[in-house]
Amino acid sequence: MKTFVGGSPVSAVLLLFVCRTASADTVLDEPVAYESTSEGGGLDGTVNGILDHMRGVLDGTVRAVSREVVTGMSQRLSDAQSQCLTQTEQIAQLASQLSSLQSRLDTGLDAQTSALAAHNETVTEQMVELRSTLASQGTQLSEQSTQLSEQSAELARLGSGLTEGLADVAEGLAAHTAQLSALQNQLGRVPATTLRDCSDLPAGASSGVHILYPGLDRPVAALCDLDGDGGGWTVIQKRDDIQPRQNFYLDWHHYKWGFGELDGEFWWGLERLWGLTSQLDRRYEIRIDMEDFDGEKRHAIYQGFRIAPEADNYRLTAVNYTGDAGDNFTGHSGHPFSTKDRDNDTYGTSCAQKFHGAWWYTKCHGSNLNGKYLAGKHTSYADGVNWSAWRGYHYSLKTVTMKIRPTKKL
Ligand SMILES: [Ca+2]
Repeated sequence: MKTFVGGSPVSAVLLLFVCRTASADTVLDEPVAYESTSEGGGLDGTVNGILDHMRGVLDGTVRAVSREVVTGMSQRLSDAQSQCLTQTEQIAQLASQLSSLQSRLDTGLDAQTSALAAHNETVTEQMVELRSTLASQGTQLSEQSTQLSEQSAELARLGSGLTEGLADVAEGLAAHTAQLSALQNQLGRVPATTLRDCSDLPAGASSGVHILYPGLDRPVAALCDLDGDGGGWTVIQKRDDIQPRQNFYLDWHHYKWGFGELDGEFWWGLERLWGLTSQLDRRYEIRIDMEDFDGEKRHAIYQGFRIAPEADNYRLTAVNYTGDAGDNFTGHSGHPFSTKDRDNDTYGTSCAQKFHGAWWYTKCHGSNLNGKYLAGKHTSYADGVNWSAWRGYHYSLKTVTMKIRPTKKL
């Protein structure tokens, strides 16, 4: 780090040596010898004497002048030497000062360099730490942002679900209120727990919609026929030539719980049929009333009617036929129910799909009262509202009513 080479003490010593050498070379104190060039006397001798004298004078003069010159030059040399020494000493002092300064500077620089290096190191560490912290915080922020986004979506979903749920609850409450209201009307006449089917309604009750408890948890609205054939009928299915036309080509879920309008076309529901007909203290009959487009009416009655639970696919029991329509139901007895999405029949493919209905199909049917409403004669085979024993497989009936009633109350 010491870069002041030109100002080193060595340079000052060299300069002093040069000064001394120069002064030694210029000292002239050796005497000069002059020789006489002639001998004799007379004029010549006088002349010679004069010449000698003059030489002597000249020599003396020369010597004196020489001494003065030499003395002067020596003095000047001495002065120069003195100056040179003085300057040399000054230079040496300056060099020394420079060296000292250099040393202090170096020390200072070293200290500052060390301090800077230490500072740099600290700053670098802090920077690294800061970067790490920033990166960590960035990650945390990103995660929190994601969580917030997810929570926001979840909240929105919950809010939406809550709104829908509240709407459902409100709807359910309204339905329950209506049912309770209807029930209250009946309470004065009959205890609710005994009102299992329409036959439990008191004498004087009107045909129409009533609230029943068909062996299920929930009350159910039902269409009661209290006039025809002795009354007490609970209607479980109805087809009619009315608009808008009810679609009967529906799935298992719909046939399980029922569909349609009680004052129009409807299917009451297999679960309810099972609920009623599985009661240990009651036996049921079923009556099927039919009418064609010529106004002709026929009926079929089965004095033993029962439906198995869903675990047994609502298997049918229908026995003891009487009537004038012909028996197209006993053949289905002992068979499970099939819909377009539940093939429980004994046919290779789906009878429900092939004949566009839902029934206790075998392989496939003698009756198809949930078939397509084809309104009279049709060219297609057996896919209408058919009762084959009466109008065959190419005639779709105008009206059908299926209704049940207890034959025994134990
Ligand atoms: Ca099948």
